[in-house]
Amino acid sequence: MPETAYTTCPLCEATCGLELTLDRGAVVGVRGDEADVFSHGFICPKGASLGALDADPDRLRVPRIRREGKLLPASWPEAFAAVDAGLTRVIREYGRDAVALYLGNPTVHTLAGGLYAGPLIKALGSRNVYSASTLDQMPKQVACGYLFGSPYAVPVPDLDRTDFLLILGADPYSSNGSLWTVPDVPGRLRALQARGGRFVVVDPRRSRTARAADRYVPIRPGTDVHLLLGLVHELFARDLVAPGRLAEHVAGLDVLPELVAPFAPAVVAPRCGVDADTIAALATDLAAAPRAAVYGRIGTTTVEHGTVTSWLVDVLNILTGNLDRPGGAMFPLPAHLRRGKGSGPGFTVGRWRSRVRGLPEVAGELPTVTLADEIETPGEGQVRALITMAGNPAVSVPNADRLDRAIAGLDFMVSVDPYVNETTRHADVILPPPPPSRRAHYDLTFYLFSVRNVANFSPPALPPEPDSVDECDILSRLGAIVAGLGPDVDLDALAERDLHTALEAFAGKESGVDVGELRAALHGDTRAERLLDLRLRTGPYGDRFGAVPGGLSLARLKEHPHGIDLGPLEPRIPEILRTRSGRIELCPEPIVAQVRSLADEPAPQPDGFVVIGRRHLRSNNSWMHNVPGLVKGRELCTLVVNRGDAARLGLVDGGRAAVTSRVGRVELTVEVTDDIAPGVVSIPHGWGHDRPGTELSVASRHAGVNTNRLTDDLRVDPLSGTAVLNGVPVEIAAVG
Ligand SMILES: Nc1nc2c(c(=O)[nH]1)N[C@H]1C(S)=C(S)[C@@H](COP(=O)(O)OP(=O)(O)OC[C@H]3O[C@@H](n4cnc5c(=O)[nH]c(N)nc54)[C@H](O)[C@@H]3O)O[C@H]1N2
Ligand SMILES: Nc1nc2c(c(=O)[nH]1)N[C@H]1C(S)=C(S)[C@@H](COP(=O)(O)OP(=O)(O)OC[C@H]3O[C@@H](n4cnc5c(=O)[nH]c(N)nc54)[C@H](O)[C@@H]3O)O[C@H]1N2
Ligand code: SF4
Ligand SMILES: [Mo]
Repeated sequence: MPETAYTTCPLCEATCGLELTLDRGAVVGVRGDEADVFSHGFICPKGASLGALDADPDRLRVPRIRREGKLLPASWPEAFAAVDAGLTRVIREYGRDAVALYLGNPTVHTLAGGLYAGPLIKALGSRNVYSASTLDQMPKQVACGYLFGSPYAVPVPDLDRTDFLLILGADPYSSNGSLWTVPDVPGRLRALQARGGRFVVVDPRRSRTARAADRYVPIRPGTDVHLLLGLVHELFARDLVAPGRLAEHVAGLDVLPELVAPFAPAVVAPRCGVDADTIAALATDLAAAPRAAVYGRIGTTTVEHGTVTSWLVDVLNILTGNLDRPGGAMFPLPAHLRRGKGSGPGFTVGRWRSRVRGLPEVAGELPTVTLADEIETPGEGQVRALITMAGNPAVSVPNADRLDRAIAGLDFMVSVDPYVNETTRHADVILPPPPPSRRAHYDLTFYLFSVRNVANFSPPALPPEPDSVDECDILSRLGAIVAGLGPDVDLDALAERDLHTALEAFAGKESGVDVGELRAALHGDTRAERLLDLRLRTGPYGDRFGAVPGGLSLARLKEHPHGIDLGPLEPRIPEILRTRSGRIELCPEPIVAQVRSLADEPAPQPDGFVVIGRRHLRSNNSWMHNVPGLVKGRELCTLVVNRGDAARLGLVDGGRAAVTSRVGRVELTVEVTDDIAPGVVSIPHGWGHDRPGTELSVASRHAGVNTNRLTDDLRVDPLSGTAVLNGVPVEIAAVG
C-alpha cells in the first residue's frame, strides 16, 4: 500500500512543502503539498526529482577510501580511521592552518550543516576556512554588516504586501529566489500585478523574470553600482528623500548628498548603459509607490563592486522609508534565533588576512578565490590537507582548472559528499550522507530570509539505508577527529555535554529552573532533534519549557506536518541592530572610500565582450545533472549571443564558438537571441562533467563546459574578497 509523507524541499531556498508517495521503501511520486502553510502546493522540476536523487545508482551508499590510486568501497569505521590518520598527521606536522575546510552550498540546506558545520569550524581551529559564500552573497552580508552591525541582518522584499519592486541581477523565475525565501515567486509576482502593483527588472539579459516584468531595463554587466548611485543622486536632487520613522535610527545621512554628488544620471548613464530619463523614471517610481522595495542578487554581488552595489540597494530602501515597514524590505524573525538587543559590537572585516594575497577575512572565512594560492605556495602555513563538505570547488571556483590541479597535489583530502564528482575524485576518503528523503529537515538557514515567518519540521520520509550514517553524525565525528579525540569517540557523551552547557546558560537567565528537569523535558529521537528542540523552545516563539503555554517546540511542530505559519514580517528596528551606535550606519568608512574611487572610473570600452552567468529551472549549480529527467531535452549549457553580434562574428544558432579569457578557453554550442544586450554573452555555471575519474554516468553524457575555466581568480570585490563571476572580459570566435 502506498503511503504519504511530507517533507520540506532542501534543493533551493524556497523551502516548498512536498508530498511524497512511498511504496516498498522508495519514493514513487512527488507533488507540491497543497496544505503547506507557506508554499500552498508549488513545486518545480528539481523538487519533483527528490525520488530520482534517492534512486540514483551513482549516489554513494558507503564510504570510499583511496587504495593504490583507486577509490574503493570501505566500511564506516575504516573510513573514519583513515580520516583520523590523514588529518591528525597533517595537524601534528604542520599545524592547524595546514588543514583547509571548504563548505559548499548544500551545507546551508541541511539540518546537519546548520547544526554541526559551526562546531566543526571551531574544532578545526584553522584560518583556512572557505565557502561558497565568497562566490555568492558575501558582498550583501558585508554591506549589511556595516549598515546594521550583523552580516545576518539581511532585509528581504515583503513581496506579498509591496506595490513596487525593483529587481537587479536576479532571475527568481529561474532560481526560485535567493536571499529571499519565497515559494512560488511567479505566483506572488502575478499577485502583485493583479493588485495594481508593478515590478521592474534590471539585467543585461531579458530573463524569464524580465519577460514577466512591467518594465525591463538592460544594463552593462558590473555597472549596477553606477545606476544605483545615479538613483540616490536623483532622490536627493529632486528632494525625494523621505526616510520617515527611520530618520531617528540612521547615522550618516548628512554625508550622502556630497558623496553621491559626482554621480548625476547624465554622468552615470554612459557607464551603465541606462539612459538618464530611465534613471529619473525609476527614482520617481520608487519614491511615489506607497510601499516599495529594491532587491539585488547574483548580478549585484558577484561583480567588481559587489559590496558597494549591495549597500546601495539598502540605501535606497532606507532613503525611501521602505526599510523595515510592511510592503518594503523587512527583517524576518526565524523561530530558532534570538531577538537582538538594539546594539552590539559592530562589524569588521580583515581580522586576519590570507597568507599569499593578503585578502581580508570576512565573517570568519577567507575568500575562496585564493584557496589555490594557499595550496600551491610553499612556506609556513601552506595548506596541505582539505576537507570539502557539500561542495564542488573544482567546478564552482574561478580559474577552476588551477584549483583542480592544486587539490590533486594535496597530501590528504576528505569529502563529505554523495557523489564521485570533479572535486571528490581527488579525495582520499569520501563520506556519503543520506539523500533528502532519508534525513530529517528543518530549515535553519532560509527562514532567516523568508517572506513570512514560518516553521516546519520534516522527519525522514524513509528509513535509513543499511550501513548509512546520518550526516549530523558524520559532521560530529569529523569535529571530534579534528579536535584530537580520535575516530571512535562516544557522540552521545559529547552531545550531552553540549546540551548541558546550553541548558545551563538558559537556566541561568530564568529563575527556579533545574537543568536536569530541562534535559528530561527535551524532546527528540536523535541528538540533532534534541538540539533543535532546545533552539525552538528558547527562541522568540518558544514555549520556554512550559513557561509560555502554546509556544513552539519540536513536539508541536511534529503535530503540524504542513508547517506552522508564524505570521507576516514585523518591524524589527531598532531591536535587530548590532552596531555600536545602536543606529543604522548609513555611510561606513570603507564603503565611502570605495564610492569616492568610483567617481573617477571611466566609461567602459564598447568594443570587447564580457561573459555573464545564468540559471535554469532544471539545473542546480553543479550537482543535479545526473538526474535524467532534468538534463533531457534541449541542451542547457550554451553560449547565448546577441543576434547582431552573432552575425558580425559569423556565429550561427546551434553552431560552435570558442570563448577565451585571460585564464582559459572553452568551446560550446551557440544560441542566438535578441534577449541579451550587445557585447554580452552568457554561459551557465556548474557544467563540465567530462573529467576522468568521476562517476556521473548521466551527467557525463550531458557534460557541457565549465565557465569557471574562463572566470578569473584575480578579480575580486575588494571589500568582501568575493569572486567576480559576471562581467569577465572574453574574446569570441566561430569554430569549424
Ligand atoms: N561562474 C560562476 N560560478 C559560480 C556561480 C555563478 O553564478 N557563476 N555561482 C556560485 C554560487 S552562487 C554557488 S552557491 C556555488 C556553488 O558551488 P559549490 O557550493 O562548490 O557546489 P555545488 O555546485 O552547489 O555542489 C554541491 C556539492 O554538494 C554535494 N551534495 C549535494 N547534496 C548534499 C548533501 O546533502 N550533503 C553533502 N554533504 N553534500 C551534498 C554535491 O554532490 C556537490 O558535490 O557556485 C558558485 N560558482
Ligand atoms: N534552478 C536553479 N535555481 C537555483 C540555482 C540553480 O543553479 N538553479 N542556484 C541557487 C543559488 S546557489 C543561488 S546563489 C541563487 C541565485 O539566484 P539569482 O541571482 O536569482 O540567479 P540567476 O538566475 O543567476 O540570476 C542572476 C541574473 O543576473 C543577471 N546578471 C548578470 N550580471 C549582471 C549584472 O552585472 N547586472 C545585473 N543587473 N544583472 C546581471 C543574469 O543575466 C541573471 O539573469 O539561485 C539558487 N537557485
Ligand atoms: S522551488 Fe526550490 S524548494 Fe521548491 S520544489 Fe523547487 S527546488 Fe524545491
Ligand atoms: Mo549560491
